Amino acid sequence: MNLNIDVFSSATSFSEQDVRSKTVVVIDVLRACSTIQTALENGSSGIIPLAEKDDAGRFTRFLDPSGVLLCGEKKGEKVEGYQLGNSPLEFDRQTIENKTILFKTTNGTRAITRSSSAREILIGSFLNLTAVVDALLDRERNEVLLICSGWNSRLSIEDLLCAGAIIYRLFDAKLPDDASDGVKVSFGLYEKFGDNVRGLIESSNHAVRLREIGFGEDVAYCSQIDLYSSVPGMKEGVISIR
Ligand code: 3SL
Repeated sequence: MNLNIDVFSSATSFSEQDVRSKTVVVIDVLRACSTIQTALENGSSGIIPLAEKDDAGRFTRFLDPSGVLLCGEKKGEKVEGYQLGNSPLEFDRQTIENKTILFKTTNGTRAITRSSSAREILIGSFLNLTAVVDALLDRERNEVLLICSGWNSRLSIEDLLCAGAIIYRLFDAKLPDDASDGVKVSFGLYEKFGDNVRGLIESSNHAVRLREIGFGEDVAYCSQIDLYSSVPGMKEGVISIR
């Protein structure tokens, strides 16, 4: 296969130059990318990822307030004054259908906004694993970067596992000869734990943190494979289903 792929392990581990002109898949299993996927599946009209909390004002000026929800987290909890936090279970159809979501999270939306010089930005998680793989197979000649959002500049094992699952499927379970270290590590992780995705995610540092603040159900939800078959993508600053 003529596909050049590499993996970055946190939202701050890459530069604008690294992503320039590439196809980027931003991965944040717990929870931003799983939440974005869920919101769009439940009828949100689009998600505007924010790099900084203060960026919300730039957009609210131009949007009808009745059609906008300000959502996101700090330390996993809903930010004071926001309508919703970052639990995918909050983003049900009744709440978010036809709403534009201004979304600020600590690592996931940071990884997305820092990728803005990419040729194309796709959103990946276990919820849409096969759809992401199929979308990348359509772009065989591309250079692809899998950007794991991680947590506060640290690696998150659930994101690396998802990157490994994508690579494992793209290359028919055979490690490419010219694999980078990031590809080798994520592929190897999935090779070892791919038959127990839920178990590995449940034991991750971030799952422990989320359970401590009462979001254990989110961890189970985000561990589901292929609940959805679409791939959200970003165009002109707005994420929607392609
Ligand atoms: O950092 C993020 O983008 C969040 O997904 C983290 S949390 O799951 O809301 O804690």
